[in-house]
Amino acid sequence: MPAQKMASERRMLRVFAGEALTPPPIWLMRQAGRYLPEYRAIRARVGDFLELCYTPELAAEVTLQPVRRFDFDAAIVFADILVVPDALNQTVHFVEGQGPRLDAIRSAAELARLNPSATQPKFQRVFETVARVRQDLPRATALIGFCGAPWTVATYMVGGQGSVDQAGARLWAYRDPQGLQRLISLLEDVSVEYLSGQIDAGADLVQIFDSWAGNLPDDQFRHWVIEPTRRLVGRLKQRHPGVPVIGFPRGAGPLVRDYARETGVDGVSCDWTMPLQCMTQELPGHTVVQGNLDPLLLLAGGPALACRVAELVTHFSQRAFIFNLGHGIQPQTPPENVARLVGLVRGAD
Ligand code: 1CP
Repeated sequence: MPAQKMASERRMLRVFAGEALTPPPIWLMRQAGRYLPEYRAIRARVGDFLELCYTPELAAEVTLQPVRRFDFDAAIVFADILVVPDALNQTVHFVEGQGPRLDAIRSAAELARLNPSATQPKFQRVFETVARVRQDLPRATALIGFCGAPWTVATYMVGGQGSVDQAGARLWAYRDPQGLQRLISLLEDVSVEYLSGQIDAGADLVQIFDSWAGNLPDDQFRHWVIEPTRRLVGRLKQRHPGVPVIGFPRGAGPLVRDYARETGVDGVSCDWTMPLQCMTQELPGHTVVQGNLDPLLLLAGGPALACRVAELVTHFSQRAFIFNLGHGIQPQTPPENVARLVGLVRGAD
């Protein structure tokens, strides 16, 4: 089918042609996951979280679950940003209740443990999930591929786990910027292949999650967030010129302006601390805005939810806008609140 026909069928893609849609398309970061009983049922059947990511039949099923329940405008392939270090042969485990644990890489010499030519078998499984999901998705629903941004993935690879300050990667950046650049360049290379493979398998657009972009001084932000993202997006655009790219530089604050102008992304996903005024005024007119409901407000529900949803929808009514959360959905969120949110955004409440 010609790309334009497809774009008109999928509301999610129409905003990337500059259309301000009423109601706006809606999907939620981490829309598949633990807040859904049907996800927990499948999760209980597989021992290891990564095994779920690498079993296309099950990964496709959990990708489709939230779309069936809430009729979102987009599905996001079920995988994780840490599939990339795992595919590179770094040891990655998910410890129940604690999060990921990696065999930390602490110096440039230890980069020898990574094997960029080993990624294909694991990447292929994610590509197969994408292909399966595309087959079963309603035609009007877009499919999003994703990866972590080089900086955010590096913070886990170097720190060995999630952290509040990303001290491992930040210290390495100051002590041995050239060494860290080797890791970042390697991640750029594999991420181009990873996203490109997801697009070839049927993803309509991709999102780059830079969840830890916000913890850097401005010079470091430029070096480790803007520059790697610009190179990654540029290389991807060479291969897939018409495929939209959304960036999520969480916590970027006022630096979001430079991020939007310099990285080449088509859309910017904003976290909930970003003032609405800043989202409209600081982001260029051609940049699609995505966001930015506080995930805790979705968890809380009540009248405050309706009020803020109305405010967001009104504020962005003249703009190419995608309704989303400012970060991933919280596992304790009642699914009824999600159904209500979709109703509110679509004007049925
Ligand atoms: O056992 C489980 O069910 C584990 C929970 C879980 C899930 C459902 C993890 C562990 N990852 C995921 C899936 C996932 N992760 C998706 C696809 C599902 C969807 O969106 O519908 C996506 C897009 C991600 C992205 C991801 N993983 C990010 C970027 C977005 C963000 O939330 O900031 C990050 C930082 C991760 C790492 C990760 N994976 C899982 C956890 C608990 C974490 C955070 C670790 C930490 O910092 O402590």
